[in-house]
Amino acid sequence: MSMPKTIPFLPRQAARAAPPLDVHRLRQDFPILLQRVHGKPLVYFDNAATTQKPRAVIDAVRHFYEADNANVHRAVHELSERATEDYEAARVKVQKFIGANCLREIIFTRGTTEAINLVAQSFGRANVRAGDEIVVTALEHHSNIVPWQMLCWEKKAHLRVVPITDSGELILEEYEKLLGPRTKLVAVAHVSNALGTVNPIEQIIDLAHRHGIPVLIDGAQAAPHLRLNVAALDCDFYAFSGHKIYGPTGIGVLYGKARHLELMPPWQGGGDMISSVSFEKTTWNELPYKFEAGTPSIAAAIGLCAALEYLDEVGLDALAAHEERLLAQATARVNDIRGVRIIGTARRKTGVLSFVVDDPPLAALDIGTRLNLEGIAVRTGHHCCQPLMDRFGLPGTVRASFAVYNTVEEVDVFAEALAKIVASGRGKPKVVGLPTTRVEPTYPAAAGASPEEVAAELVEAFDLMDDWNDRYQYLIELGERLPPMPAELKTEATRVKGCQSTVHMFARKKPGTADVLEFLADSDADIVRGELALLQKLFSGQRAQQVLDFDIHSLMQRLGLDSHLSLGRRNGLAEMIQRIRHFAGELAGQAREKP
Ligand code: 7TS
Repeated sequence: MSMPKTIPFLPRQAARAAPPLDVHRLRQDFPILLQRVHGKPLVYFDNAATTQKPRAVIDAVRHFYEADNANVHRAVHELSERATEDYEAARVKVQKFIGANCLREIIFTRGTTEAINLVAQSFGRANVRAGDEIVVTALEHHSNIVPWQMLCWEKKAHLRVVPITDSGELILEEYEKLLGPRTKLVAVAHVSNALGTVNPIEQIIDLAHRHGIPVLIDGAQAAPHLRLNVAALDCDFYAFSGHKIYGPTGIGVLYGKARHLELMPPWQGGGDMISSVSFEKTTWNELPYKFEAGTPSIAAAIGLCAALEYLDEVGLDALAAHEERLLAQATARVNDIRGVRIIGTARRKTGVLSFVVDDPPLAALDIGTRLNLEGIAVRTGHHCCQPLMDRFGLPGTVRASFAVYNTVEEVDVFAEALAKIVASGRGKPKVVGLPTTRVEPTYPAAAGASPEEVAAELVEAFDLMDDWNDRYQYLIELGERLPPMPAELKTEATRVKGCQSTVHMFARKKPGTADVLEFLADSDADIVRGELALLQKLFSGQRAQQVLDFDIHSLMQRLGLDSHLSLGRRNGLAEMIQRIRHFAGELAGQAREKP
């Protein structure tokens, strides 16, 4: 399949002028990077999900707990004074880092998600009425969709969506058309987490302000890569997460213009956010404390402060220039692999390379699983952007996302591993995969006298293999022998929810028997087909009661599948098992009623 190739994105002037970064020295600051995964040096390319932490951050958090831990804003004692001072110093650091006009505009939250929910619940509930509109875009993370949806449902307001081009850029003419007297807020990502597109937020803000509409920027993916100045941007709200910018989890920032925050009602009630409380009347604390109910994430705020100081030392221009090189190199290398299609080819991008493999058709989950065996961490799936994936007609992508500590050599290792995976897929004819053409279903006969007997064989086969590479391969080969499932059986009813890939299972009572279960199954991911084949070997053709009596969880433990599958896949597998057991339960019940 021939696909349009990527348009190279444009390098930025500031970044080009920066002196080069000594990334090999800088990596020494990140203890976690020095490990091996599956025997290979870790290549951590899941930075859009969360970044690793430099020793400076880890030390700051540890020092706080070892030396200064106390609650803030409450007591006169020494430790509380120190904790309060450090917590407030973190606010000062954030203010400077993002160029806010004053400290009252910096609210600590748990992260981007909480920051957006705060604005939706406080600003939104106070300002949005029935028939009003909130404008979001087609490339938003669920965090910048669902809080607005919830608000719209409550207020009978409407969500309007700015469409994007095939390259993943917002269509500004369409955006402009959506703005009007009903629009109460525009909420847009600065950088797309799934595509890497840098949106022209200056223009977006300017156009909205011409209509007097405030703008919230979801900066979760921008803050780690771009120099920010919220005052110059003139955005009304800006949200980001500490953990994506080398800081701890559990801390994030909501910047809001003081004039909005002053008028907004508190969102959560509790300690610290009040000025006085009586049963008759409660008054609110001043900004920013009005929005910080309860004990905040003190240690995490201190860790975030250390992270921002660390970035100052690295130099944001040097960081940007380095990351630009990484993305350019990754884009070029991945583009050179035949059959791979980059998703998101905007002119301005940062941090993220998303792609799918069309030829041979490989599921994102399989690619991620195989890269993991090479020590390479990427994210696969919809990246919490289901509407965006729907826009591209994809269930998901593979996403490599970069940080300051990644190297060009790592990009090469990744590209070579990917090329090998694609080439090995090309060597083999795809057996079934979704979707399927019309075939006569052949339900497999029992693979042994009982599930226990089959399990013993499986254990023996697994024990003969030395490492997980071989075991995965064994599973994948089992999957290749999965009997085809007819397309007409692949319906919504047979779809197994809770899996990262598309999975269908159809179970029935074996004709001519009272209580023998048999089933067909299929998935677009090889590894999942392997899991399905394993379940089919165990259970298809067995009596319902034997299926129910079999201790599948012990077998999964014995095979090591419970610890070697990712949590997402374990959940998927649990759903499949649940399906089979549910059907076996029904069948056994019927058999008991009609002996
Ligand atoms: N907005 C964007 C653009 C994001 O990328 C994310 C997290 C969030 C909001 C939510 O941030 P949180 O810190 O509150 O969870 N994005 C991702 C991701 O791409 N992979 O894992 C999390």
